[in-house]
Amino acid sequence: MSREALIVIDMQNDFCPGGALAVSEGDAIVPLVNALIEVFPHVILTQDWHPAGHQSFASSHPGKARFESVTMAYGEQTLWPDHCVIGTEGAAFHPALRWDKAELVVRKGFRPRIDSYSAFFENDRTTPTGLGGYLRERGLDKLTLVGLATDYCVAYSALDARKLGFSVTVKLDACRGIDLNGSVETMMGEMRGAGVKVD
Ligand code: VGL
Ligand code: ZN
Repeated sequence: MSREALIVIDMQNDFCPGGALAVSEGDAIVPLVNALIEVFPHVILTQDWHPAGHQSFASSHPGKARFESVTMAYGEQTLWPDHCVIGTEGAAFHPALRWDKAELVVRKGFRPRIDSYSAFFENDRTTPTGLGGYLRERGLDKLTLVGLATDYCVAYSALDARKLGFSVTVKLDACRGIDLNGSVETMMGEMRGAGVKVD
């Protein structure tokens, strides 16, 4: 039985050009992601999924601008434009994404007061999404991560996956980054240091 799974992170309209938190060239990776979906034996998708008024939105903090940060109960949190609001077109997968092959869709960030970059733990670093247990129970322990954004949801997911003992590869040509204050460079270093294969 194959132990390999492809985890496609947040391939949603709001992270693509024209979306609320557009990642430069975010849509350019769709053909490559689809080609990987085609060949991997198991495919899991994540979906950023925030209620309106989520505390990670700058609009929920009067006087604060997007990309500034605030201190939340769990520590520092960057503030984002309203994005991936539950049920909206922005939260939907990119229309060309071959999502039909996914065996599981993990939604994250639905608790109003906690953001969740990682597919495994929310930003308090302790609330699990359940993905770790799911993969363990199914014997899937060789993970390949692709999607958006390299320096946030992909990187945090890769780091948590290593912490949980999974073997992790990030395929960079099938990722794109937000790059706030050199965050792509920083997170690439963190991933390599944690034993993530950055390919
Ligand atoms: C993401 C910021 C806020 C991501 C999600 O998918 O990388 N970044 N929400
Ligand atoms: Zn988000």
